[in-house]
Amino acid sequence: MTPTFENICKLALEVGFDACGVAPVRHLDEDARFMDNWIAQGLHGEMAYLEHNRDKRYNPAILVPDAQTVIVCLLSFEHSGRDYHRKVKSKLYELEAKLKEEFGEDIVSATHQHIFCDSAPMLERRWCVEAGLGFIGKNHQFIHPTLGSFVHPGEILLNTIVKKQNQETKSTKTCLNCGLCIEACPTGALKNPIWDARECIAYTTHHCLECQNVCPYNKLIKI
Ligand code: B12
Ligand code: SF4
Ligand code: SF4
Repeated sequence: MTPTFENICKLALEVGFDACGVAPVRHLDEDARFMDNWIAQGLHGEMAYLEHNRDKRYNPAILVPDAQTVIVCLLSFEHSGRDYHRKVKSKLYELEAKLKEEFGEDIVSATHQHIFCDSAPMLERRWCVEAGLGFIGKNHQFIHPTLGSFVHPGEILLNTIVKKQNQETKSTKTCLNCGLCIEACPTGALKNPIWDARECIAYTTHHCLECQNVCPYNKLIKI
């Protein structure tokens, strides 16, 4: 039996995720052009790992042969805590077990790792958007309309097509273009439209959330 979006989402919320969406696997042409250009300009600094496995990063069907659907689940910072990789992944494994039980073992790859959180060449922010969960802001973060950007996405690649039915395929909310994030950035790293890793404090010291703290979507302001 093939699961519907509703089946998957119900199980994802049951295991404790804050939101869930699905998207058909495809090659991300626009993002591939954007990222190739970003890397060609050296804006990724010394993150050499971003230069590798770009074919896989742009197309999950190369990462996991036979993958047809990306399930994207979101866990808020509040629910994931500091050890978010472990927390998100353990919930994904729980979800996978439930999916296998209801829809059969062959719903996922038996040979390839297919559960990820910050652990694979996947354009996770883009897959959040593809799954209809929100949008990418001027601060380059993925933003969910009600959860904001303080969320960690995790994915399961399925070997089956999922019918979307009542799922929103595109977020109705978008970036407000208020520019507060750009004003708040202490270094000018958010030079629109291209973000320069070499100037970003989160890249150099791993401690900066200024461009997210000021975003109205993170301030419980009714938008
Ligand atoms: C490398 C990396 C970093 C690096 C570089 C950040 C970066 N922006 O690339 C560093 C160490 C700095 C970093 C820091 C942080 N990161 Co980080 N990081 C990643 C990682 C492993 C890869 C990101 C990547 O591919 N970068 C390459 C660039 C090109 O891709 P991108 O930023 O995703 O941009 C895409 C879109 O924005 C879009 N795009 C943007 N502009 C445009 C313009 C056009 C025209 C088009 C077509 C597309 C487009 O295209 C890009 C490619 O799809 C991902 C996990 C993953 N596998 O995706 C996590 C991830 C992106 N990070 C995450 C988090 C939480 C953070 C931090 C908040 C951590 C923290 N607590 O401090 C900070 C935020 C800093 C910041 N300003 O981004 C989350 C994202 C959460 C969210 N709501 O967006 C992810 C998904 C990890 C996770 N599963 O939780 N990170
Ligand atoms: S994380 Fe800090 S330094 Fe990096 S873009 Fe955001 S505000 Fe600027
Ligand atoms: S602060 Fe404003 S411009 Fe920046 S991401 Fe949020 S809504 Fe968009």
